[in-house]
Amino acid sequence: MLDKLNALEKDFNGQIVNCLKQADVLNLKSQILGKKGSLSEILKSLKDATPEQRKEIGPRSNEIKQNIEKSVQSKLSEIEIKEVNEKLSKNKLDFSLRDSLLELGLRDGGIHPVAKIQREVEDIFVSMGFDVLDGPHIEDDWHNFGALNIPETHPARDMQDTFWFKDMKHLLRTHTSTIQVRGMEAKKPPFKFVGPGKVFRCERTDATHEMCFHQLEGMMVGKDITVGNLIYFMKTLLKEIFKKDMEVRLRPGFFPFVEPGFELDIRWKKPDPKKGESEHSGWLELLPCGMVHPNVLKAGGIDPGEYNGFAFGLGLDRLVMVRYAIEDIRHLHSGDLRFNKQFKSH
Ligand code: FA5
Repeated sequence: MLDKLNALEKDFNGQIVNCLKQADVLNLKSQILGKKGSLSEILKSLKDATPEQRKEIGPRSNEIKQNIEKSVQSKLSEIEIKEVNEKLSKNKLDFSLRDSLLELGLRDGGIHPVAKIQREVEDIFVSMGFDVLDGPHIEDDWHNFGALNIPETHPARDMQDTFWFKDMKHLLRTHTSTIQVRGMEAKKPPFKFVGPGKVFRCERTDATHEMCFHQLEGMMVGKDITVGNLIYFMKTLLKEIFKKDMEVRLRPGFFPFVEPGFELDIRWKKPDPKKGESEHSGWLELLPCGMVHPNVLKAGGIDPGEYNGFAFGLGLDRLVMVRYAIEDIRHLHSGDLRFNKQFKSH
């Protein structure tokens, strides 16, 4: 019996290397390990074996069973990888190409409106000579608060409800102003850059507030920069995005990292989902900005006696709301197909 078992294993090993399809592998497995398979057939005569023979045959047949199962698994994944590679090299799929996806009958999709507007805003600033920087979502206290002139005991920390990690040293960034700090660390003035990305706040959500939303930070540092420069760039941005002069208002705003600080609001016709554009219009807080506080420049290793600059933090989701007349910010990441449908072709 032992000889028969060894021969069975040898035979299996010889056959599995020649299997080209997953179905062949599964057939071979059932021919051997199935209820009426050859291993069961051999084990049927176990009843005639002596106790000594059984002691040998039992563990050996278990060992063979395990070896076969292992070989079957690895052969199945080997074939799967080969098949996927063959398909990829045949179709030469480029998933960024919408038409090739459609040709394959895959579902049509579209770029998310926040991603689209982010790319547009980046392009506008790149065309004006700005760089585009990135920063991590998980930050430390220094980059989110300390370097931005918000020391530990400063009440301004309460303006942004923060998701802290258990160590109470790290947090999910509450704003993209962290990228100001990272930009100053990486660059020597004069410089100008924007930094887009997700930010996180432990907020109660409503029609204009999400817990995870998107901002685009901007910073320009050089010699003799003025509020006039700041307003010029903000107006150019809005004109390019909306393709018309938008009604905006600038009012004083407090942020510890700018002095003076402003809130730039945009006139917004809050849409009524039933009647289309509503007559009711109001101001939507969109773009806080200001002249960089000297303490922030110092924290970034820049001499405020020599250089100054401006910074702003644009709310990208709110910009999307105004552009596409969306009445509730919570639609944007709801995954509701009825809402998503309107952006298929964007
Ligand atoms: C800030 O986050 C500052 N870091 C912005 C700044 C940068 C000021 C540089 C000065 C200089 P604020 O908390 O107001 O500020 O958020 C900025 C913008 O993000 C808001 O105007 C709004 O458009 C958007 N925003 C804020 N909270 C939410 C929210 N919960 N959901 C959606 N958008 C929000």
